[in-house]
Amino acid sequence: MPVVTTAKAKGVLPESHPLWAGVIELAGHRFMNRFLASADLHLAVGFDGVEVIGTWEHRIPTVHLDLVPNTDLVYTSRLDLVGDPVTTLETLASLASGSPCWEEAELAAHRLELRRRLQAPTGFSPSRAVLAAREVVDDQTVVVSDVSSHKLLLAALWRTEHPRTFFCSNGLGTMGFGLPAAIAARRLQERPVVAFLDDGGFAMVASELGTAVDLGLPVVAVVFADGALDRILRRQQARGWPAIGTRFGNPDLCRLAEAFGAAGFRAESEAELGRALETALSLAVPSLIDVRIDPDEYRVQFEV
Ligand SMILES: Cc1ncc(C[n+]2csc(CCOP(=O)(O)OP(=O)(O)O)c2C)c(N)n1
Repeated sequence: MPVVTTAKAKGVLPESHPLWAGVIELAGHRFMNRFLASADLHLAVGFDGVEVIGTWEHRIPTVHLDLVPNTDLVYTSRLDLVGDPVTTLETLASLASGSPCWEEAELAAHRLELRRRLQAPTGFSPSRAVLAAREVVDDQTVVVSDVSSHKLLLAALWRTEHPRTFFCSNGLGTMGFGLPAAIAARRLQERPVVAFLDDGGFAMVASELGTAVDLGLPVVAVVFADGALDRILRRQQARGWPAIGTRFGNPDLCRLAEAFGAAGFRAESEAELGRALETALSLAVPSLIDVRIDPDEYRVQFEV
């Protein structure tokens, strides 16, 4: 069976697996929902309704597999299999017969199409930044995403290969989560940690860079600087409202990082981001990369 995850579950199946079929997020949600609608059965494994975007419209027979029954009723289940989902899945797999309905080539085409739809041809777009960063980050690196437009793209496009290597705050979606979560992750594990933030979310917790310096934790903060609370700005624009309180000027983020005792880099292209990230990951001090993205591409997230 093809496997679709939520953002929080990224990594339960390696995203290079031929049966991996994408992430349900706001970015590409129409495309992904059409894909889900083409199934004749959904197995909802540990699926937390808090991650559902909008209303769950599917009326396809659904089996709920979790430690607790489906009492949230965000989605309807025909059958609740309550218990350890791994054991339940293994039992179901041992009972399954027949051959798969999905061809691997069909799923590969589906993944390609999703990727194509998420990328609009703008300059140094967020998706280009995400994909360029992925080139220089290894599969064991822990990636944390703050909340906002960049999280939607990161969830959809970042290739996560192992469980617990991708963290985000879905559901409540609290801005400001990214940097403290990255510091916590680095405290707990001896492995590289990269946090993706946007300038609004970073501004809320900028002083935590000082915490990372004080604790000697070399986290890397990649800040997508677009000078706006872009997500809110776009909603204002979509409703024909004036842009109130959603555009702002940034301080010099590199100098801000340096003032805290961290290293600061600026990236205005994929190549610069790749180089900055490689250097940042080799340092013993925390770093910040001020990434000057063109946010125009974020509009596609509402369209596909
Ligand atoms: C603590 C908190 N306050 C407000 C919000 C509502 N909110 C969601 S996205 C957003 C804008 C985020 O701006 P920024 O971090 O600059 O990211 P961008 O939208 O530009 O990608 C706001 C205010 C929130 N999710 N969390």
